[in-house]
Amino acid sequence: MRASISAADSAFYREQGYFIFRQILPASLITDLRRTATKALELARKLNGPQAQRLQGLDQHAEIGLAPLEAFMKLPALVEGVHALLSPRHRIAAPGNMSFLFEPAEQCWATEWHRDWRDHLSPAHFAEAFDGGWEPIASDPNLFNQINCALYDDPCTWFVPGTNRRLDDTPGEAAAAKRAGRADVENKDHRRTEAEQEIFLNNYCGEMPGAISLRLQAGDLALYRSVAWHTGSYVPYRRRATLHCSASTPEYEKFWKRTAGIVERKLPASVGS
Ligand SMILES: O=C(O)CCC(=O)C(=O)O
Repeated sequence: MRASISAADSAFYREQGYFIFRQILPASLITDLRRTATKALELARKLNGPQAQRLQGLDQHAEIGLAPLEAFMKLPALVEGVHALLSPRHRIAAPGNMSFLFEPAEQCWATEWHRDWRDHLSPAHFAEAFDGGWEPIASDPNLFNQINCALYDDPCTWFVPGTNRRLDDTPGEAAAAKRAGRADVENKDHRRTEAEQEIFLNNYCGEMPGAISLRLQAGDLALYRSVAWHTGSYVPYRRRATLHCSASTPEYEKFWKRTAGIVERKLPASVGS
């Protein structure tokens, strides 16, 4: 369990928009969370089919066993690490705002490159949610600090460091993001074989200028700005159970409450838990 945060680490997060806490979970908590995640995966596939990416709102599913999630929220190394990296006002979201992210059962697929919120709202809903303007709200350090904590080795998340500070896009980024649409990343018409699709997705992710894969090992935790460019790419042959939540603040809770109607109407389930 390691989380000693320096001023340089905080500066790195501010500049690059991500930080990886290596081996933050003790082995016993990995074991307990894996047990919960296995039950959550079964339930996710029962509810949403074999390609289910997640189970969210974990407090609604007490049968999976929520005690390890409570232990995660209160893990001293994590609480202290988040306080040191962000501020003492940031806290780990409660199980109601946690999800597990899983591998698909049948086919590889990816989400499209996106910046959370901006790329999921119609212009009218966007204007309602970002009534103070995209840049001032998206750059607020109290908002949009997302967590992925890997229970198995997880190279699925791709991220473009520094795009948390530059909230407009370069022509190269815009072109790379447009290189594939939803039907392409999900191989909806089965135009490509599984192996072809996997190569297609590796290229789609890797060709975004500046993109890196946030390679997590079991027990590592990535904190990242979800308003920066990111995506996830998944294959059925690599097990994934990654706890997904946020480092929240009273301001972030207020933002969610203010935008709740918009979220229900417009955001896909994949966003913002
Ligand atoms: O799977 C991931 O790590 C990223 C997920 C994501 O960005 C999304 O679902 O919108």
